[in-house]
Amino acid sequence: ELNRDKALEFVKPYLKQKRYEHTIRVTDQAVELAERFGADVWKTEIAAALHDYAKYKPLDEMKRWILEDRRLPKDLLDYHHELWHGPVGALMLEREIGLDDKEVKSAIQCHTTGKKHMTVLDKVVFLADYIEPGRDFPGVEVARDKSKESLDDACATALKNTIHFLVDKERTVYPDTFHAFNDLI
Ligand code: DGI
Ligand code: FE
Ligand code: FE
Ligand code: FE
Repeated sequence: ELNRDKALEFVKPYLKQKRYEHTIRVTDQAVELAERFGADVWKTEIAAALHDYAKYKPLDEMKRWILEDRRLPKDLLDYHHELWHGPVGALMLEREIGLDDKEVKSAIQCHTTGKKHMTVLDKVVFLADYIEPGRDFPGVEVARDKSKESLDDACATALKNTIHFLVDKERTVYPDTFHAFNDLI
């Protein structure tokens, strides 16, 4: 049976050292949030440990996976390639680990952008990725403070900061990011 340590061992060779250390911090942060807000701790550990699984997959390979899987939205390819590793990571979970868990897949799939109607597990992984202690985004401290009280408020802050950041840099914003924000406000 897969567990936190096996998932981390599994993902380690796919990641650079810094990214692996981020992954451990996200996993610990996500478990803390899961205990606070009532997500399944086992699913949280697996999803968090594997959330950046596809981060270093070659772009042409990710593109092919997105084109060939009928479930993944093709419009991802019209947006920044940074958005591809979540959806492709969810497919890798199924194909390379053989774990076909809808909720874990969803949390990995939407960890970068969020989406409409996120589950508690989706939000826990999304927020842990944003507030883990190694992050120093402008405004991250506000999201950290809110995460003590409200999962939704903290996620809304993370989304607001990300939208601000992207708009300020004149970068496109994937519609799911707005859907996630609208849903929590
Ligand atoms: O994989 P990580 O670095 O741990 O974190 P992540 O998966 O949340 O990716 C964060 C990056 O994705 C960050 O550079 C901002 C970017 N990003 C997030 N949402 C959007 C986005 N980039 C664009 N262009 N559009 C988005 O909607
Ligand atoms: Fe990521
Ligand atoms: Fe993120
Ligand atoms: Fe991450």
